[in-house]
Amino acid sequence: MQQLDYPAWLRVEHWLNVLFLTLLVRSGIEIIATHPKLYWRNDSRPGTEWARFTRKTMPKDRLYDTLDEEESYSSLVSLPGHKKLGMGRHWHFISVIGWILTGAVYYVLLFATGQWRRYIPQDWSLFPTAWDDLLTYLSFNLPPLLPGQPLDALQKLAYAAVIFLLAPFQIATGAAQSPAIEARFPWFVRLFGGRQAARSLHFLGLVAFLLFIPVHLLMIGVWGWPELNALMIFGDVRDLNWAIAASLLILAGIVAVHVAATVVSLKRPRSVQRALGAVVSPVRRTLLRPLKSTQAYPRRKVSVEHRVNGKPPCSLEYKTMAVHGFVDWRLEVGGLVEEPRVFSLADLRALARPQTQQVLHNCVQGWSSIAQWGGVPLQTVIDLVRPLPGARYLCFLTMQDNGRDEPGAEGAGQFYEVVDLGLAKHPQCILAYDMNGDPLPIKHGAPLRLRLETQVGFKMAKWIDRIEVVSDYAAIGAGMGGWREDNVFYDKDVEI
Ligand SMILES: Nc1nc2c(c(=O)[nH]1)N[C@H]1C(S)=C(S)[C@@H](COP(=O)(O)O)O[C@H]1N2
Ligand SMILES: [Mo]
Repeated sequence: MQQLDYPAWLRVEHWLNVLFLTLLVRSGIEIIATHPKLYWRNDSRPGTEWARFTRKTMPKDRLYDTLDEEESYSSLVSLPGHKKLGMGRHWHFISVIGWILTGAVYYVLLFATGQWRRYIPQDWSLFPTAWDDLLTYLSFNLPPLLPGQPLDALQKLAYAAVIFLLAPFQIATGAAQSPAIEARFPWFVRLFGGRQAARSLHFLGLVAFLLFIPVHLLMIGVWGWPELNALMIFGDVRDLNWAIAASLLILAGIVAVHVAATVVSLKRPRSVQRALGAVVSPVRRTLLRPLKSTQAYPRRKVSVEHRVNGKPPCSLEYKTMAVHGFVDWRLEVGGLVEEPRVFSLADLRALARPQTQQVLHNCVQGWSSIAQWGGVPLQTVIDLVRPLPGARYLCFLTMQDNGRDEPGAEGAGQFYEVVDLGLAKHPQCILAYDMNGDPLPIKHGAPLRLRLETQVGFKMAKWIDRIEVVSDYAAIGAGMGGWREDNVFYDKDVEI
């Protein structure tokens, strides 16, 4: 404690880190709850999970979708709890922005001020010493501190591992779960052994933090909580009692943030969606929107069993069309266009040679699968109808009515999704009518669905029958840019 004191910035950073890290943990658990299974392989094939946090078993004899697998956790462990993935995502992303900014400032100041010497080993002898320290702890004794330093060798290594390995590892494995990053840099995802391996490793990183925190607290208890606490509050040990009071106050403040975040998320999710979305969306769009999909998974990687989300339309009209191979189905493309058009399936097939792509599908819930999709580039269709000036968005309307087709879903009404007009120009943005070389199966969206490979799965509306070109989406549905946005509070732009 002699040479390296805790300067004010470090003390502030420490408590900010407690705030953001705990928010990340709870919101992360909310995200896991929506698909409480972990896999190593990209296809997330049912039954291949290496860990599961659910007792539900899925029926073998009828179609179930991944919404049926979702779990509802208590607000005590997850933020906000009770199957609120939309809210969990907003809190996770806002906290990660705060955490990364805190971390960046911390790194800069650590190296600018020489404080890094406390954590970065400068001598190989530290490793055998740390081993000795471990044995000393295991025999219920305290090892010696490093000469002139506030830590023993084992602690020094543990902090170095958390600050310089674990934290960046969590950021990297988190980024590897962004569809836009995966679509643009498939090699980055391969570094971790694939999308599901990255998700599993991200979870193991969470476990590492959850192990670190109690050990850290235990060590503080063992080495003298009042003094160490005072050092982390005032930077010196003069006012032990005031320091205890101050740290309890800070902790109470952090708990209050958690309680407030939980309560508003459960009671006023729309306000949280708008407020946090206003911060997260611009960051996400700036960093991830420029990424274009360049995926080409080899044929042998195509999933034997591609997972399903959403229940097919069960109207008589749809079923009749399906029986007739969708010859009666039509796609209307209209709205803010010079020349509204109507296409049959045969028209769409005749428009251009089918574009095929072998790509990784990322569901917002966390599972993935790989398939080959074939169809017509969306831009080809858009060019034919010639959008008028002022056209900014595409609204995909579907034949699915969630009140009717997805009983138990949170919300009713026609499933629709809005995407920015500019995304149509992205490579690998197609209206797909084929899957793995055959006509699109009903459960995957027959006769037509969107494929937009830099976005999360829920944007890729299935069972489409109309595309409306619009200047604004505030008047559509609840005005948030899609059925999922309206009903489960996701963001309209979902590159992660
Ligand atoms: N009409 C409609 N389209 C939809 C959905 C839905 O519920 N209804 N679910 C979306 C979600 S969340 C995902 S992950 C993908 C799943 O596509 P798949 O079933 O072909 O794997 O479809 C998307 N398109
Ligand atoms: Mo999804």
